[in-house]
Amino acid sequence: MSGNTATCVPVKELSESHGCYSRLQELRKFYVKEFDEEPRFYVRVPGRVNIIGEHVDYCGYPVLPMAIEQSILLAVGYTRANNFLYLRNIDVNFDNYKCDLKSFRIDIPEKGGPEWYKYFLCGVKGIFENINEQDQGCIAMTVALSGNIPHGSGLSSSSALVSSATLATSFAYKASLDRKTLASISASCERYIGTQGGGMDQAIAFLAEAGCAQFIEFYPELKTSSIQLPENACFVVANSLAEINKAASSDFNERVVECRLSCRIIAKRMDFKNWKNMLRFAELQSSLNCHLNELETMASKILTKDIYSREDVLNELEISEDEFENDCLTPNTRKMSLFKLRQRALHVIQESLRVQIFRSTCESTMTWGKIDTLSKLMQQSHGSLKNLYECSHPDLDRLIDISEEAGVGARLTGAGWGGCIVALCDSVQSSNKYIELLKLKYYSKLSKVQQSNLENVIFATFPQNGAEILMAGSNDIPSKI
Ligand code: NG1
Repeated sequence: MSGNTATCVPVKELSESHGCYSRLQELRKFYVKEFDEEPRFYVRVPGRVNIIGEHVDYCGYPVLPMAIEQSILLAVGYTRANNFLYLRNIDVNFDNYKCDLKSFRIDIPEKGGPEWYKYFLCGVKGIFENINEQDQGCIAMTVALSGNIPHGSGLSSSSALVSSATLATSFAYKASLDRKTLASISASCERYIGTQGGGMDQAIAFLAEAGCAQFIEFYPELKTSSIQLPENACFVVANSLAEINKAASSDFNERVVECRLSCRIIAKRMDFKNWKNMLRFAELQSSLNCHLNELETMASKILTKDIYSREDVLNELEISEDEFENDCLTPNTRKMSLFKLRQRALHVIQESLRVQIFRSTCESTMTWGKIDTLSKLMQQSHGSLKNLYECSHPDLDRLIDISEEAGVGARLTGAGWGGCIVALCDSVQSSNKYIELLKLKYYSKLSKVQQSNLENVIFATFPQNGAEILMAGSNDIPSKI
């Protein structure tokens, strides 16, 4: 695979004006202390906030995220000495790690979620699978990491880590891969951790552009379009501080399974011979050649039960228990016995309609009322995530209630079950007022929070650029990879 220069990750010289300069300096010092040499290059991969389009990417439908200021930074060195990978995290809570790059495995513990370095290994494995064996050669990599994306908060800290590993490995191995390819590899290889994500996080990590959100399509193929948000729009991210670890619970994969089952049942009822392979609503809709509204009516008519038992699903699909376990479930959803197919399908279809309206509102020439329309869509999105998709959390709902009382449209962002909300304010001044209000009505009531240290817990955010490689000094800098 080779990269098209127009679509490659930018390689820039590190300058003092870089937004992460002081963090990079601190990381450089740490790297030098740990490895007794200078890093050869740096990698920056941002986290993201999804403005609207939640839990639809793995159904093949578009999402609308933007990259945020918080990021994973890596300082990387490599030599042809041996095959070892040495990983260090500037945060002392994360253990050092070393492995042989020719023989590592990614085993997922049954409880507690994967160790931090396994996300890195996913990225290495992803690149190894996509470059020729002889190109893999023999490289020792020394990597130091600094991350400030809050963990388990729905801002994509895990995907930023996987994507940073993909990018660092491809650069060290001189594999010339364009941004879309890196995004696709990162999305597939993150599944080694056990979650069945849809690709949004990795796509925005590589394809984000400063100043705009991205409308990201997945079906029939990955495609992005920049969306200009209203000039006065100011997005605020507020962390409920209820932490989630997607890879340590089965909640996320259960939703993916329910969506795939709903899709298969509708496809079977509509007499598609290939219904067993119909896993994504976007594909089903395209085969049906219908509008989202028609698909919604169809889903309501076909998926009539509030709760489907395992037996109900087996009867609908006319398959055996064995086939069901092997073809329809994932290792951590094998024990599922109840399925809310109607509710999950309706959320996905209605949320996708909201994404379309959100986009057309942003692109419309209307001169007033844009923020109100967008805010309402965000409120509806949250209602649907809470009631139909059941992926909110009481603490997060409290943040939403306070926002609604103040007339601010807000919704959970990311996978949910805790984590952050994203809220839309109509000016920087009103975002400041809103932040003060949440501090008073939410954060001041939490004893676990240091009230003087909330800048990474609640903050206004503006769309940033996607991943980049940074070179210190002028040693042989290619302009792109
Ligand atoms: P986060 O918030 O990073 O856990 C997850 C999925 C996304 C998407 C959202 C819900 C992964 C890596 N990410 O995001 O693909 O499905 O949930 O919209 O699984």
